[in-house]
Amino acid sequence: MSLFSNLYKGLLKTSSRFSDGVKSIFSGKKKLNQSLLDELEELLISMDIGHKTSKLIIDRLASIKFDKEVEHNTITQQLMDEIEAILNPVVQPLTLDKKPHIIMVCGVNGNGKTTTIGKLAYKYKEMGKSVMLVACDTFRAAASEQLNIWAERSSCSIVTGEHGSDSASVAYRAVSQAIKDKVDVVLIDTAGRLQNNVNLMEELSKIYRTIKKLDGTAPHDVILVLDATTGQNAYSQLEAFSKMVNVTGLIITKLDGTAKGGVVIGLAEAYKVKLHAIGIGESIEDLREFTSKEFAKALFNCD
Ligand SMILES: Nc1nc2c(ncn2[C@@H]2O[C@H](COP(=O)(O)OP(=O)(O)OP(=O)(O)O)[C@@H](O)[C@H]2O)c(=O)[nH]1
Ligand SMILES: [Mg+2]
Repeated sequence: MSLFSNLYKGLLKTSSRFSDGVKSIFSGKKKLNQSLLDELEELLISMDIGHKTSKLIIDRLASIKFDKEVEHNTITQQLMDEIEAILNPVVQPLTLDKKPHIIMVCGVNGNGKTTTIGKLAYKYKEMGKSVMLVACDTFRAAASEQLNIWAERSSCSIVTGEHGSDSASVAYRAVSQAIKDKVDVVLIDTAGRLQNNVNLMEELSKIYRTIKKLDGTAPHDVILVLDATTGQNAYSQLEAFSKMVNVTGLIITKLDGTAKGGVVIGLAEAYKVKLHAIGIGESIEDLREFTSKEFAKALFNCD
C-alpha cells in the first residue's frame, strides 16, 4: 500500500466530512457569493480549523475572482491550495542531527505518548539506529511495563525507575548512559498530565532542565503529543505546555478515529509550530510523516 493510500485511509473520517460538505454546498454549478462563502466558513469551523484560520482561508478564497459559475471541484482545489500553503512552512519530519539525539515527549493523559514513542523507536530501529527508551513516567504504576512492551517489540534498550521515584533522576541516569554508550536516539516518555496540574507541570520542566545540564543543546526535540479527537482543547494544551518547556514540534494522534482532522490546520496557522507526523492507528507502523500537499489531498479524498 502506498504512503498516500495509507494517509488517505487514516484521514477518511475527516475527509468524508470535508468533501461531502463542499459537495453539498456547491451541488451543481454556482456562482461564488457571500452566502456560499459563509456556508463554507461554517463548514471549516465545524471541522475544528478554528475561527481565525477558517476566516483567513475564506478571505483568500473570496479574493479570487470567480467570474463564472463554479463546481465543487474548483472550490475543493482552491481549498486544498490554501491549506497546503498554511501547512507548508510547518510540516517538517523529525531529523536526527546529534548523537545521541535526545527527544522528550510530553502531553496530556492518554494522548498517545507511549504509543508514539513505540512507533518512533520502530522506525529508527528499521533505519539501523541504536535506540534507548526512557520511562520517566514513574507516577503511574504500569507505565514502565507499558513502555517495556514497546522496547521489546522493536528490540530497543530501556531505562526505568522505581515507581514513585524522581523522574528527573531517571532522565539524568539514562542520558548519562546514552552519552557514554554513544546511542543514536534517546526517546524520553513522560507521565501524562493535565495542563492545569501545577506539580506535574513543574516536574516536566525539571526533567527538561536536568537533560540540559548534561548536554546544553538537549533535548534536541520536545514533542507535544496532541489527540486530534479533543479538537479545540488541543490549542489550550499547546499553550500550557509551551509555558513549561520549549515545545519544538507536534505529533497529532488518533486522526483515524475522528472527523476533527482540521485541528491540524488550525494549529499550524495559529502557532507556526513544527508538525512532524500524525498517528493514524494503534499499531507500530501507524505513524505517518507527510508533505503538506499529500495531507491537503488526503483531506479531500483527492489523489
Ligand atoms: N486510533 C488510534 N489510537 C491511538 C493512536 N495513538 C495512540 N492510540 C491509543 O490511545 C490510547 C492511549 O495511548 P498511550 O500511548 O498509552 O497514551 P499516553 O499518552 O502514553 O497515556 P498516559 O501515559 O496514560 O498519559 C491507547 O489505547 C493507544 O492504542 C492513534 O494514532 N490512533
Ligand atoms: Mg504513557
